[in-house]
Amino acid sequence: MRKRIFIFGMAVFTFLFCLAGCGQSNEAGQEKTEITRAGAVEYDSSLITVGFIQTGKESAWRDANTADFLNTFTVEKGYNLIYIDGNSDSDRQIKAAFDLIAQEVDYIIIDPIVENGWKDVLTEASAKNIPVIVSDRQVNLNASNYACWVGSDFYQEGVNGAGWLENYLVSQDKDREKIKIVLIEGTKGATATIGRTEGIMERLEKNPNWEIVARECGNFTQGEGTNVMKKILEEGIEFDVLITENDNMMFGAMKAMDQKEIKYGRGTDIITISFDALGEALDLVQTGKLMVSVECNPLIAQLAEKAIQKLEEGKRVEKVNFVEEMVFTYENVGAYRKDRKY
Ligand code: GYE
Repeated sequence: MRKRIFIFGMAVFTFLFCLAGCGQSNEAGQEKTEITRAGAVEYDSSLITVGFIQTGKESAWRDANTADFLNTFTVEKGYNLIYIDGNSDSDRQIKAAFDLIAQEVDYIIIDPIVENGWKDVLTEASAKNIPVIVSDRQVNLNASNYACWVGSDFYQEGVNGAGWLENYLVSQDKDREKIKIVLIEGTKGATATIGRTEGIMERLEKNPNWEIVARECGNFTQGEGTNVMKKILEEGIEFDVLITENDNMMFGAMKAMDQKEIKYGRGTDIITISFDALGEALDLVQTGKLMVSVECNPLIAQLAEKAIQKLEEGKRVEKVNFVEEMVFTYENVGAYRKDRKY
């Protein structure tokens, strides 16, 4: 672990003061501006300094994921956590990663908004011997570019959600009927979107009577879920199944359907399937308005911490580390709702 003593106030003050054009007169009495760099950033050598670059605040799932990291990488547990909000801007994330490398942190954890654009900064981190852990979403690079990845099996989540639909249709004796599906996807290029959609499409191919009548991007946000569903309803698209790739987009779509007094969920003509399994979603599963919430467990900071501890001990870490997840339905949700942490 690198040894560094960090004097934050002075380093920032010095850097800003110099940038303000603090001048010094030269022999001829002429004002000249001298730009000098602050001293190398140094940290308390008794702590492991971890830079964590989050996607942003796009969903309640994300807030739970962020809280989990803030509650895991604490000073009491021996960490100096530098939390960076990516503000849903991938360029901002990459710039922040370069900054953390320049600050010579001990580890960097990234949650990439999208999979592209990470090669240069991960190459730089490797050159400076700073291990990078990829969390939740992935980068489309060979695994040799980072220490390990921790998160969910999004493909399996998609298969689980669409697999539930298969079984439900059989139970309703509708497995041979024409089934019209609306799919509201998450952020384009995000691993969760890619994986869930691939899993859903894998089951769609096995069910030729299923048809996707509308496929829109809701960017994992509630507002865009509402806007997308409003557009679908205004176009008069009729459907039997609504699949949203996270709960917040489902909440937004439900708001648009409520405004048109459209009934959905158990005992109606519209089947509702979502992903994340937020507490609020489990409440809707208990009422029947939401028929399935496929769990995407945000509490993955512990997997990242275990990896860092292993690296600190010079041990090998698994490249892929999946978190445990369930599928919540009307039949099983009651046993789990009260224990939900988010
Ligand atoms: O499903 C969504 C969040 O990457 C698994 O991102 C995460 C997804 C999650 O905005 O709510």
